[in-house]
Amino acid sequence: MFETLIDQFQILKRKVLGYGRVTKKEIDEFLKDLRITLLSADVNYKVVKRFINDLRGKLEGLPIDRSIRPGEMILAAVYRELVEILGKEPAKLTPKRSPSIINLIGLQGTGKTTSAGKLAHQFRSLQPILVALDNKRPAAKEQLRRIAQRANAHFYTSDSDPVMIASEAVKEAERIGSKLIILDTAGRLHIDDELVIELVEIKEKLKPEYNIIVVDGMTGQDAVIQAKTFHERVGLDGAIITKLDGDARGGAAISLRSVARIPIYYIGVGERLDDLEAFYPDRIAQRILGLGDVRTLIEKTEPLRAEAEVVRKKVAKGEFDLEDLLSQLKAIKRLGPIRNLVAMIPGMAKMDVDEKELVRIEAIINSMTPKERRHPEIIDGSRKRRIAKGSGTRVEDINQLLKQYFQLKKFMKRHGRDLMRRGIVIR
Ligand SMILES: Nc1nc2c(ncn2[C@@H]2O[C@H](COP(=O)(O)OP(=O)(O)O)[C@@H](O)[C@H]2O)c(=O)[nH]1
Ligand SMILES: [Mg+2]
Repeated sequence: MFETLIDQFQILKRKVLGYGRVTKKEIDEFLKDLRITLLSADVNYKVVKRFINDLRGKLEGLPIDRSIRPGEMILAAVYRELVEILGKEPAKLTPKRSPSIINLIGLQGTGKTTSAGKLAHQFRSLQPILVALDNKRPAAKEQLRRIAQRANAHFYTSDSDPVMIASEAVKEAERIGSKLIILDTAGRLHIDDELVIELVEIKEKLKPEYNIIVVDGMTGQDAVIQAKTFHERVGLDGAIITKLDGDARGGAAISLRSVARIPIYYIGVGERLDDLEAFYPDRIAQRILGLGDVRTLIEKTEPLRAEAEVVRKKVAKGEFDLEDLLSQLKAIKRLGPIRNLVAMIPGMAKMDVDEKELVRIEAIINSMTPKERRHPEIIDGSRKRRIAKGSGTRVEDINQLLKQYFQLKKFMKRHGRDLMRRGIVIR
C-alpha cells in the first residue's frame, strides 16, 4: 500500500533536505515534483491542484530557524497538508444504539461481504448478526453465511424482499440479544435506479446508524466516483476502502475524503477477518512520508511556525525593531524572497549582495543593548561611538545601518501589507 508514494517521497525528501536555502525557485521545483508524484499515485487531479495551491501559500511563509533545515520545514508543511486532505481527525465508527444497524452499500465485488465479516469480528463483543439481503444471488447469501460462521457471528436471511428481511433481522436481533446488525445489501455492476430506490427504502425504513459505502481501492478514481455518486443519491455516513493491500498507489485513499466529502472509517488490507485497519490520517501521512519521527519534526517546527507568524505581522505593519531585523538578517543567507524585497527598497540594494556587510550588521546589532535594539531612536552620538567600538566598526557604519533600518520601517509601514498580500515574504 502506498509503495509508489513512499518510494517517490524518499527521492523527494533526499532532494529537499539538501536545500541550503529555500527561494521561490526551490519551492517551484519542489511543488512540480510533488505534483507529478501525487498524480502518478492516482490522486484525483482536483485534489492535487488544491493540495499544491494550499501548500504553496504555506511554503512561501515558511519560518526560518538555524536549528532546523529548510527542507525539514518543507516536509513538516507537506505532512500537515497531507493530514488535512486525509480528513485531519480520525473518524471513529462507534455503534451506540442498541441494536445498532450498519448498512453496507456498494457495487458487486468491492468487498461488502468480506467487510461485513471483518466488522462482525471487530465488534464481536456486541454479538453481531450478519444479514444477507441479496435476493438475486443465492451464492451471495451462502458466502455471507460462511463468513458469519468464521467470524463466530449470528446470521439471518429469508426469502422476503430486502426491506422485509432487514426488519425481520431487527426482531431476530432483539430475540437473541444481538446489539449490532450488519446489513449486506445487494450489489450491482453499475449504479442503477432500482438499486438506489432499494437502498433509499432500506435507509428510510430501518434508519441505520451507519450507512457505509464499500469501495475497491484497486479501482482508484472509480472508487472515488462511486463514493461520491452513492453519497449524492443515497446519502452516506462514511466509507470503507478495500484491497489497499493490492494497490501500490493508494490514490483512492488519498482522494476520497476530499472528493466525496465523507469520512473513511476503515481500510481493508487483506482477505482475513482481521485485515481491517482504522483509518488514521496522521498515521497514513507518516507512512507515506516515511518519517518515523515525523512527530519530533512537528514538535520541533510548531513553535517556530507560531513565532514566525507574529514576526510576519509585525514586519507587515512596519512595527519591527532591530531585534527582529537581526533575526531576519540571519535568515537572509538562506532565503530568497527577502533579497527580492530588499532589492526593491531604494538604498538597500547593497545589503542584498554583500555577505560581509551582513556579518558587520550582525556585529553592530549584537553590540547594542536590548533596549537600544528595541528603541533604536534612543541611540545618540556617544552610544554610537560605544557600539562602533564594541563591534569593531566605524560610526558611519552605525549611521548607515540606522538609516537603512528607518527607511525599511517606513517602507514596510507604507507597503508591508500590500507586499504580504502579493505573497512577497520578508523574514
Ligand atoms: N486482497 C484483498 N482482497 C479483498 C479485500 N476485501 C475483499 N477482498 C476480496 O475481494 C473479492 C470480492 O469480495 P466480496 O466481499 O465478495 O465483495 P462483494 O461482492 O462486494 O460482497 C473477494 O475475493 C474477497 O476475498 C481486501 O481488503 N484485500
Ligand atoms: Mg457480496
